[in-house]
Amino acid sequence: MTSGGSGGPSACCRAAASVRNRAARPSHWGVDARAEMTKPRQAWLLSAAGWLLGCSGPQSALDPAGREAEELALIFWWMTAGCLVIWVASMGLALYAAFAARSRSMAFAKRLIIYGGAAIPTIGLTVLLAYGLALLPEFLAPARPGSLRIAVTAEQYWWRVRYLPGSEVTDRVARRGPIELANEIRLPIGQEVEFLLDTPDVIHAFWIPSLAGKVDVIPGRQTRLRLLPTRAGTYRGACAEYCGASHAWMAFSVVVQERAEFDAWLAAQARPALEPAEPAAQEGWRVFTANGCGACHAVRGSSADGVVGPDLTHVGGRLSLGAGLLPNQLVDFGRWVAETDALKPGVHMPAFGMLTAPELRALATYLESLE
Ligand code: HEC
Ligand SMILES: [Cu+2]
Repeated sequence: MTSGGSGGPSACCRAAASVRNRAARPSHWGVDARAEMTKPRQAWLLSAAGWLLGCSGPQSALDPAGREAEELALIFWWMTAGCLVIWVASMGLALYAAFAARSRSMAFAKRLIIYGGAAIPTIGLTVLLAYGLALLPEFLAPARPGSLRIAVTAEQYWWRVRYLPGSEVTDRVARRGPIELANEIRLPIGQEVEFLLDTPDVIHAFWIPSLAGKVDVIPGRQTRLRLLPTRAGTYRGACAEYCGASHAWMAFSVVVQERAEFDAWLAAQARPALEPAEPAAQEGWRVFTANGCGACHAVRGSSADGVVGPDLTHVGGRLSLGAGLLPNQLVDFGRWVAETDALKPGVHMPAFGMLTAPELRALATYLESLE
C-alpha cells in the first residue's frame, strides 16, 4: 500500500511481527514461558490470532463497514464453517478406513458412497448456491429514487468521479451539473448510494472491499453498484481487473463521514477555485498556462477547461496524487509534474522535465493552493 490508506504495514502484519518478536525472546522458550502465560497474554494471543484471521484494515472484505460487505462476509464465514465440517468428516473417514479393525460389508460401502459422496455434497452445494444467488437481486436492484448517485469513470489509470444532481444530498449544494473530482469519493454515513460505472478505454473493475462486492467496468456499457456505508472511516478502493502498465497504481480513497461534515465537503467541492492570491501561486498559474496544462485539466473558475485528465479545481485538498501514488504535498506535486512517466509507467500525461526548479516550485505552490 502506498499513500492514501493507512501508511505503514497493515494491522495483520503488525500483529504477525509482534508475535515473532515475542517468540524470539529467549525467556519465552521452555517450561517457564508456558507457566508465564497469564490470562492477559492468552487474551492478547487470541486477539492477535483474530487479527491474523480477520485481517482488519482499510481494505478488507472481512472487516466490513457497509451493509453489502457485511452480507458478503457472512457468506464467507458460512462457507468457511461448512468447509471445516466437511474437512473434519473426510479426515475422520480416512482415519477410519486406515485404522478400522474389521472390514465392513459391501452394502455399507455403497451407502457411504451414495450419501457421503453424492447426496450430502449435492445438498450442501445447492444450499450454498441458493444462499449466494438469493442475495444477488437485492445487490443489483436500483437504489431508491432520490438516493445519492455518483458516476465513476475508470480511466487509464485513474478514476473520474462525478456527483450527479437530482438527489436530496446533492441538490442542497448544486442544482446545475455534476460536481467533478478524481480518485476520491466521500459518502455520508447511513445513506444509500448508487454508483454508475463506465469507461472509455479497457475493462477495469471497481472494488471497495470494506463496503461492497466487486463490479466490472466495461467499455460501451454502464454497470451499477449500490451500497450503504455503516461505519465512518477512510477506506481504500482499487482497480481489480488488469488494465495496463499502471493498473497497480489505480487506487482511490473512500471517506465515510457524518452527514454535516459531508455536506460541508460537497459544498466546498462545488465551488470554483479561488484566484491565486500569493505571488508564488500567481507565478505557478503563469507556468500552468504557459505549458498548456489547461488543455488536459480543468480548474473551474479559470480559463483551464481540459477534460483529458483529472479536474484540478480542488486538487490541493485531496488525500493523494496520481490515484494513490504519492502523498498530497508540495514536493510531490513537483515530482509528479517533472517525472510523471518514471513514477507511473504508461501514464497519459507527458512529463515536464524541462521545467526549472523555481518553475516547478511555483507550479506546486499554485496546485497545493487549490483546496
Ligand atoms: C496530455 C494531457 C495532459 C497534460 C498536457 C497535462 N496533464 Fe496532468 N494529468 C493528465 C492525466 C491523464 C492525469 C492522470 C494520470 C494518472 O493518474 O494516471 C494527470 C494527472 C495530473 C495530476 C494529478 C491529479 C490527481 O488528482 O491525482 C496533476 C497534479 C497534474 N496532472 C498536473 C499537471 C500539470 C501541472 C500539467 C502542466 C505542466 C499537466 N498536468 C499537464 C493529463 C495531462
Ligand atoms: Cu486496472
